Amino acid sequence: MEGPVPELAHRWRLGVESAAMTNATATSELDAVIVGAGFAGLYMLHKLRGSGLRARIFEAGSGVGGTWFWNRYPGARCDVESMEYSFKFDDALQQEWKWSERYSEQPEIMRYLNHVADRYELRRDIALETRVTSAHFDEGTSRWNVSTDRGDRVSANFCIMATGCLSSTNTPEFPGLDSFAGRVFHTGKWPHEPIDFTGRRVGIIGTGSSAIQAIPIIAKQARHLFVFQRTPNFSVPAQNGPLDPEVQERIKAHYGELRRLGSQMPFGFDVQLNEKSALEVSEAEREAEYEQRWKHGGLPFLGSYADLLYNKEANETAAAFIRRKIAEIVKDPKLAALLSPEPTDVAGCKRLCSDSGYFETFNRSNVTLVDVRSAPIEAITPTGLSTGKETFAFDDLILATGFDAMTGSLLRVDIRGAGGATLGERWAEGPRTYLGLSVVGFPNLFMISGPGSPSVLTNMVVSIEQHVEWIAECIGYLRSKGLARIEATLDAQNDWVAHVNEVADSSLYPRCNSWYLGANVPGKPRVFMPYLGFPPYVEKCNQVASRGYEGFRLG
Ligand code: NA7
Repeated sequence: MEGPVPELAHRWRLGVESAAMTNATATSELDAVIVGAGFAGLYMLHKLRGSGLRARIFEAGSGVGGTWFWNRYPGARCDVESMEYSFKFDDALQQEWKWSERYSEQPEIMRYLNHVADRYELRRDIALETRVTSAHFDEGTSRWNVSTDRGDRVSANFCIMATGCLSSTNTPEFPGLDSFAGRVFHTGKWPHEPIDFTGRRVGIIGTGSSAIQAIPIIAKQARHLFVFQRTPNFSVPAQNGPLDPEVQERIKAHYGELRRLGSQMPFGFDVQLNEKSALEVSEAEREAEYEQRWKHGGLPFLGSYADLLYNKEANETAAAFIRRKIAEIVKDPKLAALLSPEPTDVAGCKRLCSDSGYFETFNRSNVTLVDVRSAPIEAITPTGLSTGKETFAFDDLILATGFDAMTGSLLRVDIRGAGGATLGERWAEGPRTYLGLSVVGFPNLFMISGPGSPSVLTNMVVSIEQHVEWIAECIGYLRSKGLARIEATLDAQNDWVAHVNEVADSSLYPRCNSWYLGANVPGKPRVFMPYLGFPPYVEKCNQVASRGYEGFRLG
């Protein structure tokens, strides 16, 4: 399925074992521990090494890739264009790598990340199949004591969480789930071996981005596909296709310009943002704009007008357009209505989905849409699922039920800061950070794309690069001054949290039950986690650094 990847896996595992064996002895004293080997961890390791630091990555998976290592469900694909969803830190790398599609599929992103790991010889400092279980700060030495499930004990000046925003899966507590006799898959933890649904009856719960990508492909294979939908979603066609080599070369000739343009955009990539309001133009002009964006495809649809995510009336013009498209595509009007978000729903409030034939799939005779909002799932049974109204029989169950986003992977590690308080205790009412990089009471701990930073509202790679470079510079600054410790001040953190909320409240984002708010996980505190606006965020981070790390206590 992934060309060179499986064949290399054996070698890596061998590498892992030798690495794990040496961890407890030779490498027990490090400058930095990095948790996670996705985009963030890989670049962090490269960057710190470049500054002469001894750093090591611990990664739970058996390969590099982070989120992309785990999310290998059929159709898994990035919703940011390949030419932008890639590193820019080394021009040689961006010039030599050739993307085959406009939006890369998961196997291609994995090949890219494996290439990055090889190209920069990162593997010798990556311990795979090794999960960090705890990280405790030692007040006396100002160092982090990090333990893994392989028995490693490492002491490091800095602990850097590169754990990803969408890495901890969310599995709702459906009664009877364990009793299901068939195969159960979660999109966010998909098996590595090919899964064949030919001739099988399949049930899929969820209609978020993952399901919307997987459903058209599984429907073509399965004997029958039952889609259990609680909330209909807004989706626009990705209009994916092969990337013309000539276009790719043209972009590469001016790559710097595209990268600069992307980083000046609120979402860190070129959404071709129109500065007009949707309400200041005629209906005909608006329709033409939406039609042209629909044909262009993908997330730039939301760039149609500047106020789509700020003004409900403006948003409704885009939402109504998408609803009309659904009604045109889906032949059965009842089904079309069921697949259409309500007029009260805000397009893009939950992340806008980008699909390849999603709504068309419901015209197939082997696909059944089941509304589990009007009749919720009561139980999973040995042979399928029952709602208040009906029972359904299927052989395989797919949970496309999303993630404990942004905080899940951080809180699954026993992180204890100065004084012994856990991160979970400090965040009992939701995450509080300074710049999404640092937390009061947790000196020398950095998060890459943590809550309170633009992260998931942006092209993740751009945000990751900005964080990695900021952290590396910060560590360099501390070392140049002979300082051992950096910690956010309470005032700076409080001000930042207030600012993140204020900016979010000026938009429509807090209006829906999205994972941005933690609303998808029962009991999770409802806090809008990402920071809206990449350029002002970068400006703030640069200002903080240029003022000698304003808002931090150094020691
Ligand atoms: P999402 O977007 O969180 O979608 C999860 C889906 O699962 C969504 O349709 C949920 O319905 C549904 N869900 C969750 N719990 C239940 C229960 N208990 N019953 C029925 N349905 C349920 O996750 P994805 O993996 O699709 O995408 C996450 C991100 O990955 C995406 O935004 C991209 O950035 C990449 P709900 O809407 O909550 O009613």
